[in-house]
Amino acid sequence: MQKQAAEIRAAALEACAQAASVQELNEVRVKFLGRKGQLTQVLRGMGKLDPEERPRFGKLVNEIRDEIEAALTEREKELFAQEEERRLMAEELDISLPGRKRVRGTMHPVTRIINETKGIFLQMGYQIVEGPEVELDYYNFEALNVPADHPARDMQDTFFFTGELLLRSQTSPVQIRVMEKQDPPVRILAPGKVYRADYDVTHSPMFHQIEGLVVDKGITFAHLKGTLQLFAERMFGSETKIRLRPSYFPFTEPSAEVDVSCIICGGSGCRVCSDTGWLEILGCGMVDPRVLEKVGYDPDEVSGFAFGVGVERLAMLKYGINDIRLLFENDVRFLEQFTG
Ligand code: 2NL
Repeated sequence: MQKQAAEIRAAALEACAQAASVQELNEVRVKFLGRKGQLTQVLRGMGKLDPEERPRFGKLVNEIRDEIEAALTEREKELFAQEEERRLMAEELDISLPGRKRVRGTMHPVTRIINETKGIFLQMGYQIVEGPEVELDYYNFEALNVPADHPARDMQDTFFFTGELLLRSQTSPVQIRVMEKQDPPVRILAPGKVYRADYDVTHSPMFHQIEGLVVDKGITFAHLKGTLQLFAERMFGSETKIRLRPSYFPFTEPSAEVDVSCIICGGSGCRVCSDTGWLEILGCGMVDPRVLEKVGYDPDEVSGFAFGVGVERLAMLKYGINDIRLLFENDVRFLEQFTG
């Protein structure tokens, strides 16, 4: 039986050395040391020995078991290392291959103008406010002193859902809502999408507008003019001049259209400004006392100014874009020109 044990030992150690994978090694473990393994069988047959021989034989088998166990562990380490090595070789990186270039997005010109404008007015202490795009006729027209028979209220100009509900045609309703909730002083900027039934190279049915409103004691036309001068300089450069022409809006009195000195020729006259030297950029005025009354303010106590800018128009002027549709098609060849 001792000879048999010695043979099993030799066979096990040989099989261990020959095992070419962790799996094969496990099979070796089962074959020799498993519950029905060869060494276990030998141990079971110990009953046939003389009682005095049994302890010695038991000790021998245990030593063999320990030896095989150690050999298995050792071989397992080797195989793991080999397998790891093989895996790493297969994964080897070819660092001479040029990297794949990431395509970077750019800020949409409309978003850029909005962000720039927000920045300019935030510096002046304005709060940015937003509100619903689906509005009540009251907030879009009635509260702004737009009469029932005004052409803007025509179905041809404004998108109505019902007689009461419409897509806002300007962001002024947001400002009316703020004034209803809050006492003066008010100093707010309302950017957002607005809708008008209009479509050609300079008009889109959805476009972006930014309105500003200041109401406080003692606000004058001079405050309005100074504010717009600062805005024009920050938006178009420190050399920019502004010019105000009398105009009319139902919600302001007096009202004005504002021009900036042409950002292409500086005022000497060119194709962009149709040789006038000026570009129209926004409408403005002193808030009509009737608008102040409607939100519960006392026009004898406070006064205010307001202005409204079309964002797409600003973008077209600032970046020399001649068709408004380019701003909505999102053609990457157009958009990728607006970097930095
Ligand atoms: C334009 C220019 C303008 C306003 C918007 C306004 C808002 C309130 C009260 C009074 Cl809450 N006015 N906004 C004022 C003047 C011009 O937008 O061309 N609009 C048709």
